[in-house]
Amino acid sequence: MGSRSDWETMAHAVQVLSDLKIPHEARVVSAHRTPDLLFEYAEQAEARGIKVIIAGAGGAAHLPGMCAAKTQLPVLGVPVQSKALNGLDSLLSIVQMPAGIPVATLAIGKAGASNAGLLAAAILATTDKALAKRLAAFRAQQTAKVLNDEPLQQS
Ligand code: RP5
Repeated sequence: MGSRSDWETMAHAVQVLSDLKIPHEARVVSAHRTPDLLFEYAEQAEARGIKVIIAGAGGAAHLPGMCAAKTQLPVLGVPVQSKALNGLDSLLSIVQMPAGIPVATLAIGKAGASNAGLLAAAILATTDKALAKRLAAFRAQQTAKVLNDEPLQQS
């Protein structure tokens, strides 16, 4: 993520990864404040065994796009809800990549962070049968929870 201030949002991605027992790391790497670290991190990620990068940032959110420019790994971008523009700035900065370097962009904020974790899991599950089972179990549990909920109103 681009800043420690993004943690409140990005913790939701980490929670999903933890729940699904996916090894992960959470780092602050800023496109603007630590550009050299960003290049180093993205360039070395694949060799370090990383398979998917979730990049969350807010405002003029260059982190996911620049990260994707420096690695062939799939990059999932999470637009953090900014104070000034409610995350619309983050969303447009991340989603409008020119053709050639893709960033898979999720929803603004916590839902996007959770779904980034689930999308990373889905990508990894294509080559990991045990993870595919855990992901299927999570989805089945989520479905059952809705189906088994008490009606909100009955007359
Ligand atoms: C972005 O600037 C970060 O991703 C964060 O969302 C935003 C604000 O950062 P702070 O000023 O709170 O560190 O680079």
